[in-house]
Amino acid sequence: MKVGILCYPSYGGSGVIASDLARHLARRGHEVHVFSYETPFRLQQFEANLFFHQVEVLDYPLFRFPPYLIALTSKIVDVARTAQLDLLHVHYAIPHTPAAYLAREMLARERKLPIITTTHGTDITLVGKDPQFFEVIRFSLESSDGVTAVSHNLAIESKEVFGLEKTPRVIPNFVDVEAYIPQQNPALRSRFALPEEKLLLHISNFRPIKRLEDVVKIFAGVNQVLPSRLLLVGDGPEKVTALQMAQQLAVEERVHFLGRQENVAEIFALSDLFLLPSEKESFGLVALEAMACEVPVVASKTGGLPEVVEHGLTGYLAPVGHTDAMIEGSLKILSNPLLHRQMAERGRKVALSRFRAEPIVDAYEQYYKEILNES
Ligand code: GMT
Repeated sequence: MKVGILCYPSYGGSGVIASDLARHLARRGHEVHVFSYETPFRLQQFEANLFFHQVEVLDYPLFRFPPYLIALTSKIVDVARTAQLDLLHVHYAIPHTPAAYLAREMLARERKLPIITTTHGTDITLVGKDPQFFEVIRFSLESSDGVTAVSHNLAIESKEVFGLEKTPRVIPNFVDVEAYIPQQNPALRSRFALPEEKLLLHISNFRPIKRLEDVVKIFAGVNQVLPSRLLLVGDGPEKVTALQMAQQLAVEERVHFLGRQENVAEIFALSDLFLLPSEKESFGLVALEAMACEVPVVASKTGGLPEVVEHGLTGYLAPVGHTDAMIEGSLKILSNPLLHRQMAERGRKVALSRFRAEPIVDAYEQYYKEILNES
């Protein structure tokens, strides 16, 4: 098949999944064309059958807001013609699904170009709901030839929010279980924590939805009982809030801001516990990556997280904002080496049995075939 993939290039999970899927499909012999405004960070290395098309927007003084949608649509139309694309797979609906829709309609007299949209979360639950976007996203989702969601929770919410006729097909996210592995690196670990200290980790884009203040509160509560350190990986608008909360709780010297990091697998493997107390997560790819590295997770019971983290088995879940329960869960895990080991091993087992790339790439391939046959 000749597949066009539209995605964001940045560090978010939707870009990671789109890039990893592109690589897997290319290795299976499909010709894959990726469209984005920058090379996705997971696609920096050469891969036969994989082509990247950079969408550049003309810089003209009249444009206060560069018309990315038009530039993206033009690029799709151009590549679809020259490469004879069979279908478009859109990751994150805004603005990719409307661009794919426009391209499909523009090419309608020449060729069929079915669209599959994969909803990832905030494109539905946060941004997509906004009146600025709602009607256009609803229309273009309904006009997609197929829609998938990364969790059951998001599939239901996508259907409800947009009143979709059909419930999206659930195809969960996956993790590279060969890159995300448990590993010992005492030399690196000793740069952050003494042997008797616990190392807690949080990775995100530091947006309000991630509740960075809760991350710091949970950490401070744990640190009162068990001397610990907190690694914060990522960057974003809530960095200052996190720092202020750390100062308020007098733990700032124990909190390490590592900024954006590319090789997070190594950092997961150093850590004793991963914290994800988000307001909402459609899936929580970082929680799955932690589990693959044998790191138990304490997270919010929200969105698709209960489909990834098994409460009491691979970590603990508590209602959003219940930091006391999250501290209690963290302390249970960190103060009981046997429980910690059991949860760590079970996490890896779940990653291997339910979220390995191969069967999930199979599911996408199968869905592509169904949609191509129907259209
Ligand atoms: O978490 C974010 O804000 C980034 C966003 C993205 O587009 O990458 O993440 C969403 O998609 C990920 C991949 O499917 C999911 O693992 C995240 O749970 C989801 N984030 C939210 O729902 C908040």
